[in-house]
Amino acid sequence: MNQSELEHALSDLPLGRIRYFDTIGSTNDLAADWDAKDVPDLSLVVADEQTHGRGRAGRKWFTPPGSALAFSLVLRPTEIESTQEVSRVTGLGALAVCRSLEKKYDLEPKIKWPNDILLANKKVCGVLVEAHWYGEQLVTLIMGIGINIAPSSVPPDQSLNYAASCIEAEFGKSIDRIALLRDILEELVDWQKQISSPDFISAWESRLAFLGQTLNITREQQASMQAKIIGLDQRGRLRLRSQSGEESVVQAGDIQLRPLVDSSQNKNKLK
Ligand code: BT5
Repeated sequence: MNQSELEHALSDLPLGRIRYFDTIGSTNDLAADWDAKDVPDLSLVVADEQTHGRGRAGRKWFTPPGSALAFSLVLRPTEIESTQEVSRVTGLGALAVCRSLEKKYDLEPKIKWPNDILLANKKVCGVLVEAHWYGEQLVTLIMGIGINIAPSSVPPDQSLNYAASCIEAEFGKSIDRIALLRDILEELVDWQKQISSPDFISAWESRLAFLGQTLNITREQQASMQAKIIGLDQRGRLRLRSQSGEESVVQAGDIQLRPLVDSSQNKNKLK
């Protein structure tokens, strides 16, 4: 992967600037720096390796060289006018990755709400959306996506909070990273136009992992509970039903969803 290969492969997409790095701390950080410099909507930062890739709540994201996709997009919220819509942007990233994996690779990805993509119940991708405000006004969203492509991108078990895999292991053949990136960006641009529509929510909801299943749910500073996942509401919040039949919704926050019985045969990896 290099700058000119990327520019060539993405030339027909309506992107802003494109920057490639062999190695970088975090693509989200560079995109945020760019943001301050007023780069256009849909500017893209791609790195082969991240030395300080991050997940939510300060967790680490592992991106060793030559084996993964790590990229960030600068999104200027035009359609996304309210904070209500912001939570959908994580869904937008997840949906774009799912659609790409379904269409060309015949895989069946699932979205572990709010931001993980699973194949065969193992995490292959994470989405991290960071909002930048100017006073009360939302100025930019940085959408970072990390995808494990080759086996060497999968972190060692002891560093994981959920079993992980990579696309090549599940697909059974090698994957062209740039072609996959192109497909994802194309889906993203298409679905972004529909982000306020019920169709977008339906497409996202139909790919939810554990839909209709009762799970152990742990939320920040709250005791864990068992509840059934019953879908998404129109704001993209997760709808739950407790064992006593009470319904509630969860905003994107730090939440952990865990099957009661793990069927992935990776139970030891689920911490
Ligand atoms: C995420 O956070 O899953 C969001 C990851 C976003 C990464 C992208 S890469 C491009 C952009 N630049 C960045 O710096 N970040 C974004 P979270 O749900 O908090 O999951 C983090 C947890 O996933 C860690 O604590 C590990 O347990 C696990 N993990 C770390 N690296 C992994 C990997 N490569 N594959 C699977 N799991 C991983």
